[in-house]
Amino acid sequence: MNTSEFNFKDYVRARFFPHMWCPGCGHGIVLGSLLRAVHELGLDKNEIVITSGIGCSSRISGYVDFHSLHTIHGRALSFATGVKLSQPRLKAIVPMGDGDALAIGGNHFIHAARRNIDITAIVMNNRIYGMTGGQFSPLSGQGKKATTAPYTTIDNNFDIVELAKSAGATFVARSTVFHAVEAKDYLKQAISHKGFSVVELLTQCPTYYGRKNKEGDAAQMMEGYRTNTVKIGSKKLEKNPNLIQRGIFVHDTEKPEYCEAYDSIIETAMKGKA
Ligand SMILES: Cc1ncc(C[n+]2csc(CCOP(=O)(O)OP(=O)(O)O)c2C)c(N)n1
Ligand code: SF4
Repeated sequence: MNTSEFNFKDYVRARFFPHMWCPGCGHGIVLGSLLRAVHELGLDKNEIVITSGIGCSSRISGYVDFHSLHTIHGRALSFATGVKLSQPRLKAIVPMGDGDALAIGGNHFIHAARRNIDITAIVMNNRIYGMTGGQFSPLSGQGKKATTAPYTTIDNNFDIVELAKSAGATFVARSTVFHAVEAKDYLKQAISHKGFSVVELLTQCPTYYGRKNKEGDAAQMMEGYRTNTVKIGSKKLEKNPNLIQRGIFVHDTEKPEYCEAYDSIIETAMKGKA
């Protein structure tokens, strides 16, 4: 636990600033919550490896002054799996966009969850492909407009929390960039958890999703996160079951962690040889 004052500059690579995100993009708030979580946990920067794919969200790996790998779209979790198996002492954190995590990377997501490998997946859900110009993603939802759905998409969307739960993730939480302090607290718990942890953070893309779906500017989109979400089990759900629930949905400390199970198999094999 670190009680010293947080200074953003201690955790970023100044040479990569100013950042490339659009004015009002929510991704910078996610970065702020993540760095505060790392600071409050008192982690050494050398203990952390950030692995990302490609996307506006994935730019986080360039901005943080930790070990970092900026890899291939959809493959961040597979790279992180390799890192974690060879260096299990490192804290592996993987920030991903909803497209990165659940379209091209969907297969890696469910299998990392199934294995319960000790990685923290942060899904920065802006419901669109931001970096490539606003194509719809598996999180856009029916009836939403995108560059590739000018007459609205007919695709059903995923529920990230339900998917992570059923695939076997042992820590699953959801918050939003409006609730930046709550998001930081969930990130702290996820990073401290031994096993596969998923934190879904709703974050606005005013440039594409907001503009195409007439959701207003960044401030109005953030206001939407305040009014359209509630804590798990809130009484407000009785009147409006469509409200999105925030909170910690799974926290299971019993299931074996993959790297530890792998080490014990190696030990058994070595004994057999001897
Ligand atoms: C293998 C591969 N396929 C497609 C792309 C093009 N591409 C780059 S980023 C991206 C989508 C980004 O959307 P998302 O992951 O939701 O992140 P965001 O930019 O919204 O933060 C795509 C399709 C790529 N770089 N590599
Ligand atoms: S395109 Fe969207 S996701 Fe990408 S930086 Fe701009 S606002 Fe953020």
